[in-house]
Amino acid sequence: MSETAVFDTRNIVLLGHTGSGKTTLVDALAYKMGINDRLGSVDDGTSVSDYTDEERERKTSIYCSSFNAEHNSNGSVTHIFYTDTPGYADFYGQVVAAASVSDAALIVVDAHSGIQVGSNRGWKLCEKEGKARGIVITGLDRENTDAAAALQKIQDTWGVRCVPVNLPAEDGTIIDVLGKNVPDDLAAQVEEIKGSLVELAAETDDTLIEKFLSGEELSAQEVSAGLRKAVATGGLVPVFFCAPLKDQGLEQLLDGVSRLLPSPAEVDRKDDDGKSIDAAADGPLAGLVWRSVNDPFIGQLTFVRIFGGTLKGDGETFNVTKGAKERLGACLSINGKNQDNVAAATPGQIVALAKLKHTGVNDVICAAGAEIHLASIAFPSPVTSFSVRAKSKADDDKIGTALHRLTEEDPTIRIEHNNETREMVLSGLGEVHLEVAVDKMRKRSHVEVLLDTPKVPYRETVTATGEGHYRHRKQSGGRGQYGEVYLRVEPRDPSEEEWFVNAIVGGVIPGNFMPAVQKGLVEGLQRGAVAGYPVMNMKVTVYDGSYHDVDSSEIAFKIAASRALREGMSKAKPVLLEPIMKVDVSIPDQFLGDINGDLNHKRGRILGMGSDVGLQVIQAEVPLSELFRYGAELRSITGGQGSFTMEYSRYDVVPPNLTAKIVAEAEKHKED
Ligand SMILES: Nc1nc2c(ncn2[C@@H]2O[C@H](COP(=O)(O)OP(=O)(O)OP(=O)(O)O)[C@@H](O)[C@H]2O)c(=O)[nH]1
Ligand SMILES: [Mg+2]
Repeated sequence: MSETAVFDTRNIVLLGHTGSGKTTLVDALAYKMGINDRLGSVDDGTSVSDYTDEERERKTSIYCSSFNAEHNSNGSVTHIFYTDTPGYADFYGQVVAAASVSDAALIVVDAHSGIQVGSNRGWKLCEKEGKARGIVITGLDRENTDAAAALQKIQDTWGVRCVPVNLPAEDGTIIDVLGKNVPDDLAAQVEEIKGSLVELAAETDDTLIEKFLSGEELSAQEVSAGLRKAVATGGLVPVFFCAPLKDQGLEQLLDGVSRLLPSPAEVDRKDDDGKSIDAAADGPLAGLVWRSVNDPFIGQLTFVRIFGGTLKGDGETFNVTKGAKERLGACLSINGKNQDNVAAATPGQIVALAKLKHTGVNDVICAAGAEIHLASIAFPSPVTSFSVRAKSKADDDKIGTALHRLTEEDPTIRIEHNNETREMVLSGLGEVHLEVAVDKMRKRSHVEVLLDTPKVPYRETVTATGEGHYRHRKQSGGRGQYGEVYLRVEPRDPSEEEWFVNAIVGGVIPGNFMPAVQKGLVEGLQRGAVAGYPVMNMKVTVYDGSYHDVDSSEIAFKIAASRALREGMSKAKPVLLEPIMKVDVSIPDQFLGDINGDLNHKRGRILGMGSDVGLQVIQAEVPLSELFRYGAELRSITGGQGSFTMEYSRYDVVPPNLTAKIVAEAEKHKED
């Protein structure tokens, strides 16, 4: 990897639906650019990008793979970095990370299938981040493809700013719209497209538009500079056609990336204080860690994108997020699974650092004393959870470490010990995501686990006022025990902070026993009166009681308070509460009826509907207990075209018929 000027560097992410042909395109590019000496293939397991066992087994991308090589376009050399991402929804966390650290995107659309959920997701991500992008219509060699129809659909959905910069000719070759040698049958279409491109180029600059409107011809340099600007500002989305397996359109695509997509210096990246980062090799160092993997041979590999300054491979750097110095072992240029030592990395580049001790995903590296803070990558929150336990007792000790390693590498995996349900809960973006993770853990850490539906963390509360009383008295020789508590429980609004009211007057319970009373209540609140779940949103007022000069003790008052609480609760119409999630379900029109029906069946409440880049979005509130398998269910109803996000909203009352079942279940476990 030689040193390239920042202006001649490109950093591109490939986005698209699963199976749209991203990896096939990457294999063809890697071959064309001399990264691989033969054409790799996903289908026969030789892809340079899908090289892990998990990917080769499933013939689909699971992890990001980054590549870089130089491209020579008519004597001008561009160093292109590109990252292949998985299209399958369960691995979307990887996509978000790779997109965050890229300067532009190529959205890959298969000519036969057209725009699919995954491609639309990629488009929306670019819209959200204001990222410059191009579209690659690939797979032109597949049977029954209609390139013109695919383009039309793209323009209908994503707008007329999607303009082709090359076109497929009758003979299977791809011709450059702005180039020479246009075949006669395409001449009229090319003239029209050229006209739109020149107009878009002119619109980026006041002088150019004046020139254009007065009928003067723009020079080739003016058009080219205008087009670059139009792409950078989102006014133009260039569309490239290609047939990677036939080596058609690849050269034009690489030329297009070099000529049209922005360099790191043309993307205004801000730090956390809103200050623009100086994307110069001699500026202050700023790098963001976006990926961390445990390589079987090298050990920890930390992927960094450099935004400003130069990272020297042999020195020391500063992790500003952790406030720790890091000694650098090696700075590696990455091409799929291959790594090469490099002396330094400059803005726009992606490199991997070996054996870092303190640095993980979303950490920022810079020079000590010249601290820069960058916005973290906003990884999607988990939507699927399983309870997890070691298959054999012998692995009980190892499971914690093994799971922790998974979360270090994948920020969309969470592991949580739920004290309420006494379960370890593994959460991720879908069942396949977690299956792959668990499989990896089995192979790497030799820990086998069992996954199960997690228990729901129910809660309890009261819906009325209830009085409770208990006198704890024991006289069995020696010193006795005595404490008496009267209390009242009532519903408490969550906004009201204080749950405990001491209304004792005249010292009927001496002040020194009140902490014990409160302790008894806190313990009592852990196990409610309905099914033994923790109690929330309840106020307890202790208003009377009695004591004995000799026999009263802390333990006696603790017991009295806890028993009085139980009585008070059972008289205050207690109910069971369940977690309710706010869910956004995105689906194509035709599934609206089915999905609404299914949400109703799941006791969901529809809050509203909207549309978002050609998809319907249903907002609903649904009980968590109904959602553990929703990812798979939604996929099966919509043939993979639906997706959803969920977040905790609130607790709400469980309907009586279900309460009876949950109580019976809790009773059964008590007997166990
Ligand atoms: N004939 C033909 N087949 C293609 C082309 N591109 C991809 N395919 C086939 O389509 C299937 C999926 O291609 P991939 O390149 O793995 O698709 P992807 O976008 O990387 O999919 P994910 O990794 O799941 O996101 C494979 O069987 C490829 O051989 C193409 O241009 N022509
Ligand atoms: Mg792939």
